[in-house]
Amino acid sequence: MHKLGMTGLSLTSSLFGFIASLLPTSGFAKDIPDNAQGFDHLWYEVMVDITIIGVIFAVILVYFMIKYRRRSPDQEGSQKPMSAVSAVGWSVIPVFMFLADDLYLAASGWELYNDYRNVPENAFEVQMEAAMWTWDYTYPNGAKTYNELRVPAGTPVVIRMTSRDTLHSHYIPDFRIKEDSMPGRVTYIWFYPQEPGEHVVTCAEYCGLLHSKMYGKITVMPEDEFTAWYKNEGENLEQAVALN
Ligand SMILES: [Cu+2]
Repeated sequence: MHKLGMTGLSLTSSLFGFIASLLPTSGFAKDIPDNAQGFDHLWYEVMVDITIIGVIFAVILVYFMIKYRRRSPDQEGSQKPMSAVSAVGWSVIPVFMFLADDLYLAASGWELYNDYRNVPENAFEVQMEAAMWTWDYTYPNGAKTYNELRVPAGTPVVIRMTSRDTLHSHYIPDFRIKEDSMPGRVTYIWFYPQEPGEHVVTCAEYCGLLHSKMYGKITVMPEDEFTAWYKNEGENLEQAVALN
């Protein structure tokens, strides 16, 4: 009797979890995927699923605890025999229903990971060299900035990264992305800044004494402001070269 109760419970809750996972709508139809939104969405989906499953488990558990409680100190339980077919059915079916939800979430995660690894074609490319304890950015026109990456709003940005000394990890919490940088290898991350604003960049790989001071910012500028700044930096560089 007890076994029947518990397996019936997993059947119901996994069904609910799976249905719940289908409910929130997905917003990946755009040309350039918004990964930050995608990761938030997946997180929300997982939270909804485990909450529904958890609440159903708790409610039915309490119900059975009351319904099948011992009514006198010397009461003995009884067990109804179960056929092999129903025992296997009550075990295997709920497992697959849970798996369906897990696989659905895993597939969503996989889809997001593909977006996270596939750089959009029109991305603005910046080189970054990390070092104890700084982020050094180099732009296509040769301009350099330190601990501040300036980018135009409305254009996807890809950062090609390496390191002068040890492992660092370029983490931009607002864009939900993080990637290691290391000597001798070029790694990359891309993100899609859509509105002007500032976002923290911080090192997410312990890299020595001043690791916690290794932070900077991404400054997302209105496109015309960025273009003016970028052009100006380029011209200053050309003048410097001409003077030498
Ligand atoms: Cu670091």
